[in-house]
Amino acid sequence: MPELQKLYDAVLNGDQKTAIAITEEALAAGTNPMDLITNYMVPAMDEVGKRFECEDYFVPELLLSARAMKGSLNLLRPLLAAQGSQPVGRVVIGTVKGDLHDIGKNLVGSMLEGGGFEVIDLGADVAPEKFIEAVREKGANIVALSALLTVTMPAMRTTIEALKQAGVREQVKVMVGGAPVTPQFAEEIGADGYSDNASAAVGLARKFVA
Ligand code: B12
Repeated sequence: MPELQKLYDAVLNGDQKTAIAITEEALAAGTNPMDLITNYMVPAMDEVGKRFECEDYFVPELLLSARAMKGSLNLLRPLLAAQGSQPVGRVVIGTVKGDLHDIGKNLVGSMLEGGGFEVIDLGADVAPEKFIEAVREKGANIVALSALLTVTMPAMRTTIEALKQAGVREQVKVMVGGAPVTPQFAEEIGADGYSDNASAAVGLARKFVA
């Protein structure tokens, strides 16, 4: 049986190779996947979030930790699905139409996954209809929109309007983010929440489902 604290350390230190190796060993030894996520990976990502907030960690460290966690999650996801574990909530995430920036969005998605959410990632340059389709098909309770260009920020408003038109706005909370987005803009377009970083996005999503 591997020393599981090493999984915590590997995620915290952004060491994907070790994270995957320990996960493989733990699974071979019969460890419950949920135990790995709840007791080691999520606490590690929580610590990553704290370090980011107090500026001990910056974006490169966040990306490395998210990558390490993703490596482990890729091994665990099929097992969780088979166990029928209930996620904390279901999030549909994407970068809005016309915008190809996806690094921040990927980071938010990974942190949400680390926080126990099921994340349906629609990618970048996502048309409003795609969000509507995913909300309907997956029964999502949160929609997360990212935009990095001032010229694509209006697509956030368009997407929220489209959710209303399609009659699904009431069943989801919408959160928005991305470098040019402000709390004022979020309020103006009728979003339910805004955060300027991936770690706070998890806190926001947890509030939505509490
Ligand atoms: C990398 C990059 C690119 C890459 C994108 C690669 C990729 N796969 O994402 C490439 C080279 C493709 C690119 C292209 C362009 N880019 Co560019 N790009 C950047 C750059 C340097 C970094 C963005 C980034 O990844 N930051 C790191 C991530 C981690 O930060 P983040 O995205 O802000 O995300 C964090 C938060 O905002 C928040 N967050 C993000 N999304 C969400 C969502 C939710 C729901 C929540 C709650 C939170 C949240 O959490 C994240 C993590 O903490 C920025 C400059 C900058 N400093 O921002 C310019 C920048 C965004 N780009 C810019 C421009 C102009 C372009 C181009 C138009 C250039 C051109 N002439 O072709 C094209 C547009 C292409 C398109 N249609 O989208 C401008 C935008 C200016 C403006 N005000 O509109 C910027 C600001 C550069 C500049 N100073 O001029 N770009």
